[in-house]
Amino acid sequence: MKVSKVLFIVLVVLSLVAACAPAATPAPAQPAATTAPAKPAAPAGTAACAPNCAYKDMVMCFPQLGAESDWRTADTASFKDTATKLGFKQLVFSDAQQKQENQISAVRACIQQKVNVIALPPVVEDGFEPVLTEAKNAGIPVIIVDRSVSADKSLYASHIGSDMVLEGERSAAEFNKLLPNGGAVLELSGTTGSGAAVGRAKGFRNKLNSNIKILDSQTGNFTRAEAKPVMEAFLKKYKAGTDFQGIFIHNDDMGIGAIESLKAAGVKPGDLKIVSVDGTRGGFQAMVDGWFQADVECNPLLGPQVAEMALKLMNGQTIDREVLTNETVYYPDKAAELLPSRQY
Ligand code: GYE
Repeated sequence: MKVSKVLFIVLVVLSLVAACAPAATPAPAQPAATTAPAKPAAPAGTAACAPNCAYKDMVMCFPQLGAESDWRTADTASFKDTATKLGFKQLVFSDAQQKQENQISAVRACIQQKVNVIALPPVVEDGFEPVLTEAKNAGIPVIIVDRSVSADKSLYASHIGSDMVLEGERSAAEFNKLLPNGGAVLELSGTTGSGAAVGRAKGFRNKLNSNIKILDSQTGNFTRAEAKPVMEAFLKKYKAGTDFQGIFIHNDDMGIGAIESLKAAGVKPGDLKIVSVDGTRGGFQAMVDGWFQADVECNPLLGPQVAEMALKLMNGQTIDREVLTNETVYYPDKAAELLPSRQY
């Protein structure tokens, strides 16, 4: 056989073998074992300084909803003190004066400023979707603080605050003890549509004994000034002690306003059963004076916890989606003793 013929046969055999072999996959550029594992994309909101961001790098936006109550004043102070103590680069603070449109504009300004994180205490539950979407699209994480929002959970990183429904349930449990034979109560509720008022009203109805009737319910917008005329109107319409035996009041400031109206109408401490929410110094004083029979705690000192969560977000760490504050109920028997040490 000629050399050229042998070569021809070898080539034919080789090409047949190649044709029958499974399609060859291109060899990896490097052996698999030495390939660096793909880095997972950093969570939205991770700052450039991650994973070593410190408080001195933090620009936090805190568009406070207002200054309507002692609770709110303490909450604002908690954020401002935290920012100073921990040495934030900046706390962008604003006061929306209980107006949602002001709060939305403040959030938009913070998005423009490219803050690291927005801690938003929403004045009402509904209507924040558009601005939360804007923040999300800008890659700025939002921590919902204090009251809740109805927006989809995918639009914010976490919610930290009180369990408002539980506060309402605790208030109802107090009336069940105070009015064991039943009766009628009035309700002075908080800002209409706010997570605090909605939750407290719901919890109250969940647990109130069926022999206790809610005679009437009106909002006092969480302020002393607005609670006074509401209480006056109640007292013109219903006779204290006869038509109603108790009042459930959604916060201490409204409770203090209501007491002024009750005093002016000649109602005395102890004539009625009053349960309020917050546990401010004013509420404790009202227990010492004999007006409140119980004060359901709502803790406003959220600054340190929110700061910690914000830093984690900047560093690309995950945080809990829902953080509820641990709270209790206070009674007149300890009020005088505890009053001097109350922080708000
Ligand atoms: O109870 C009230 C304030 O949202 C929990 O708002 C807060 C409430 C608080 O005005 O005093």
